[in-house]
Amino acid sequence: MSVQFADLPYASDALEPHVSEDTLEFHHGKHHSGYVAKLNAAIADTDYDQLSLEAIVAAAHSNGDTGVFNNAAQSWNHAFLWQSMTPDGGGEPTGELAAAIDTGFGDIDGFRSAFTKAALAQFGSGWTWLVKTAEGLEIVSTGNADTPLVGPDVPLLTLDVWEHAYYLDYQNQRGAYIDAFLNELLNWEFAMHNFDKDQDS
Ligand code: MN3
Repeated sequence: MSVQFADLPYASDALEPHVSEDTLEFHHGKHHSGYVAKLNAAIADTDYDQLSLEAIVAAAHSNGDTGVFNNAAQSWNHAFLWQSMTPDGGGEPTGELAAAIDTGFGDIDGFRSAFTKAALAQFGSGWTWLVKTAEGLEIVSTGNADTPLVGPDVPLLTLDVWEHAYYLDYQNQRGAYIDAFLNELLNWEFAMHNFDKDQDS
């Protein structure tokens, strides 16, 4: 068994003009596929080989197996990123997640400001996440391959803030890329699904 490299959940030009086909073809077709290929090479004929991707991330983390962890977490984080975006996204959540956003950040604009601040502040390669904690919602950033998947919090959505995610489209203007994500691409249906799934468990 090996970890599957999944297709994007939309066409590679579907997020234009906010994220270009060139960016997605490099980011998904080269970077993400490279992590999956390296992971599969590393886990061949090991105990990891029988596990789901989520279980490989957790096991490699607890074993301190850095090489496997980095490629597994990057494989999982990127698949989660593709689902965090959708053509004609943006807008606002509804239902219980909307209420939790108001409680945590005042309102949707408070959320957008806090997310933007965190995503701008992440130095170098990494990710900014909206997570559900035992106390409510939080925005957290992680460096390199690190992922809230291995902690107690439930990831609801993420943005990759490494330059390869936006440089072709925005050069060094990370703020413009964050704005496009929040206002045009963010898949609130996916975040609500993750929020509700955790409520039910
Ligand atoms: Mn990336």
